This record gives sequence, structure tokens and C-alpha cells, in this order.
Amino acid sequence: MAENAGEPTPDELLAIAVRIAREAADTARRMRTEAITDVQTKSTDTDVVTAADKAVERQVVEALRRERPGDGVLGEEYGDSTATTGGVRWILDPIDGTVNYLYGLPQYAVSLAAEVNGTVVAGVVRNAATGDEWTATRGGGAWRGSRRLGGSARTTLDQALVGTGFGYDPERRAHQGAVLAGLITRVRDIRRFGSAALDLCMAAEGSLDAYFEKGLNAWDHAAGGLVAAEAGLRVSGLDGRAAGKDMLVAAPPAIFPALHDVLVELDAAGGP
Ligand code: LIP
Repeated sequence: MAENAGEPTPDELLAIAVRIAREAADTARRMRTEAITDVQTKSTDTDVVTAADKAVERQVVEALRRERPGDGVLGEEYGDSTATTGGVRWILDPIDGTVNYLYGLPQYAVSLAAEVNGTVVAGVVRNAATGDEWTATRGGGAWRGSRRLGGSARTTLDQALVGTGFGYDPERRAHQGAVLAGLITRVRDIRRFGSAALDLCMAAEGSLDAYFEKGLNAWDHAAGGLVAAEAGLRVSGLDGRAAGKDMLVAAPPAIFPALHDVLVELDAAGGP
């Protein structure tokens, strides 16, 4: 394809994302034993990056450059590695759930989304350990393999199994812990699986009834957020804000208001 010959469709972008994410997941799985011997830290001593996070990101960026030379790429490890000349930008988390990857817990994923003129229109999340895969296109629905997803049918917060996560900064964790203490008596139970991308996909398929987290970056939720939204969940911040670093809440319309209001009451978007 010559230099971005016209705007690609969401399905065309999804096909590229799925092919590249599958190859990247294979690399992550193959490299693990060796990669966990080369570990560095980022924002804190517990915020780790392995050789595989970097190698997988380089592999994906190179593949995207070959297929769509003019597109931009925003990745967790190398940031904005390619300036965009068209309207398409890719948002990549090479290994979401790096701590799980380090410990060999099979809950880590390649997350790749395509954004056109600032709107995410296609996304794939592939669990690199299990091969499970979730996809979505804007207006085209959310899928796990060939199964269309519709979220949880739960209707009350007190019966909801809610996923969440914690940042790496101790002060933020203290605030998030206090929010959890206030929330835990108001829900069925809490799950902390360690990958926002996979948590959002589990909420999309109803394995979790809802999910929320403070402090997420675009690469943690771009693809999973589209999967959740296309499964019919409300995905946003608090008080009418868009989902972002302050807060991301994903829940079916039936329980979103109750969860939202408890999170506001507990100042979940506040703190460090
Ligand atoms: C992880 C997120 C997770 C969060 C972790 C971490 P990473 O991303 O997916 O939801 O709780 O603290 O940020 O660092 O594995 O790419």
C-alpha cells in the first residue's frame, strides 16, 4: 500500500493489529525464561521492565513501520516513537502485566489499538501466556474469538465482583488501599489480576462485573477500553470526565451509577 492511500477502515486496521499482536505475543512467551534475567526498574523499585517488554515493542514498531510507514506509534517503553503524517496512531503496551510476566503468572498481554484522528477505532488484547484474544472495532462490537461480548448481567453493586489495580508509588497505593477499604463492604468481592488490558476484557465478557483503576496510561486501556465499550459497558472517568489518568471506570449501565457514586464518595480519583 502506498503512503496511506486513503483512510483505512477499522476492520483493515484490526486485521493488521491482530497479525502483529499474535507475533508479538509469541515473542514475549518465547523470550520469558531469558528476559526475566534482564530486569530494570522505572518509576519505583517495584515498577519493572524486562528485556522482553523492550524487544516486543521494537518488533511491533518495526512491523507497523513496514505495513503503515506514515502512522504514529505511542508505546509504553519508547513513547512516541514515530511521528504521524496521517490520521492514524497506534497505541501499544508490549506486555501489560509485567509483574505477572516476571513471576510467571499467566495473566499478561500484548495490547494494541489503532486511533484515527484521536479516536480509538480498533483494538486487540492477546494474552501471551494462554493465547486468549479479545478484539473490537468501533461500531463493530467486541469479540472473544468468534463469541460476541455483552458484559455482565449483574444489576446491583452489592452482588458485583469488581476488578481493580494499584500504582507503583507507595503514597498512591496508600490512597488506593483506603478507597478499597471503603468499597469492599459494598460489593460481592474484589479481584486484583494485575493487567488493566485483561481486566477490561474480563469485564467485557462478564468474568468481572466491573473494573476501575486510578493512574492508567493510554497504553494500559486504549484497546481494552474499546473492547469494554463495544460490549455495552460505560467506560469513563468520574463526574462526566473521560477515562484517563485520574480514573477509569468500566461497568454495565445497570451498576455504573452506584459504583460511580461510591467512588466519588471515597475520593477514588483524588490523592497522589
Ligand atoms: C500494569 C497495569 C495494572 C496496574 C499495574 C501496572 P504494566 O501495567 O496493567 O492495571 O495495576 O500497576 O500499571 O506496568 O504491567 O504495563
